[in-house]
Amino acid sequence: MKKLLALLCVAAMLFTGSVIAAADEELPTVVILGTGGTIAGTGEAGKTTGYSAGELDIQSLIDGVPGIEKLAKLQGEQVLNTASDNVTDKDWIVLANRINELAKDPKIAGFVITHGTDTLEETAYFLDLTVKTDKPVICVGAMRPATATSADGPLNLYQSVALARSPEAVGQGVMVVFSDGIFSARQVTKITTYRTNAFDGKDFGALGYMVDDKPYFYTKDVRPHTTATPFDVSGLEELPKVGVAYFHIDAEQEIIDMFMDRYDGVIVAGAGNGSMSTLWHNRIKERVDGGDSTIVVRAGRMDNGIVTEYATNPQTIAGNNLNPQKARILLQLCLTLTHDREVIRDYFAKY
Ligand code: DAS
Repeated sequence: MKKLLALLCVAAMLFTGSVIAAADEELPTVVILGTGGTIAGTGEAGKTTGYSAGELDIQSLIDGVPGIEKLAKLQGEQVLNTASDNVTDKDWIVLANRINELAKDPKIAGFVITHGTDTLEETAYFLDLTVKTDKPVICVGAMRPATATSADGPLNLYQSVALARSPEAVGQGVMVVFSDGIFSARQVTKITTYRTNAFDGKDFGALGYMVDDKPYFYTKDVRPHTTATPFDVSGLEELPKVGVAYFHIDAEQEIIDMFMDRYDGVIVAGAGNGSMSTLWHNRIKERVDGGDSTIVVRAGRMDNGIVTEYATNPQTIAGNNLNPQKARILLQLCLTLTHDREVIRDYFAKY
């Protein structure tokens, strides 16, 4: 009798084991690429400030999220580990090329990028224009370091993995998950220096919500992205240089001159409708009409609204509704393809 019971126990264990193995086999694979930021930051136990960003490695972040292993088979890779203010154009190219390479693997369902919040929207928009896959690519961060009381990183990371493996996220371009919201890379922007509800799509809000591990989508980003753009960074090591000149009352002519001397392209962070003083306008006109090939794009200092073309100043290009830091990225990518002002004007109307 005892022998029979023991045999039954072994059989039951083997059966359960194989069920678990089968369930595990069925889990999709999600690759998490770590770049640092507050989500990987550590400091004094409980405190939300005075910490160092980019301290924990990607495996420690994964290990700190209860239940994440039930969502997907996770493959962590450390691309860099720094505060996101230190991320460079070169890092973007490495990241985009790595995603493009991994995306060819049919076993991989999606990607999560852990990143500092300061420049998260820039990396997300760059990837939105340069990754060549329909697989979900989700950027995520945290406002509180991992050592803070009520750190927000673990839930943000959990929900990012849940979205990255989700069939509803396929073909939606690069997205940001933050504080239960899903945002499009093109529209999302950081809206607070401190609080955890740190991102918003401004005029266009969120694409949807994450409720635990389930996405609820309500809207879509209709601009071409990922596989539908002409931007290819596979053979590049760096991007053309584009600077952002912040216009303000009484800004001297030397400022715009310095930017036009130094960069291939200049984004004017203008007031109102990408506006600037007559002094700056006339100086740009004079230089462009005199043969200066620098491309000047007018963007708005505020996050809402659209910047429209100025019939009286075709020497500049309207930045549409991109904020200056995103207009900079689009112009850098345009300049990898062409220096033709009219072609670039069309790209700004389209992407
Ligand atoms: N240190 C900042 C960064 O890495 C802040 C953050 O992640 O929230 O962007």
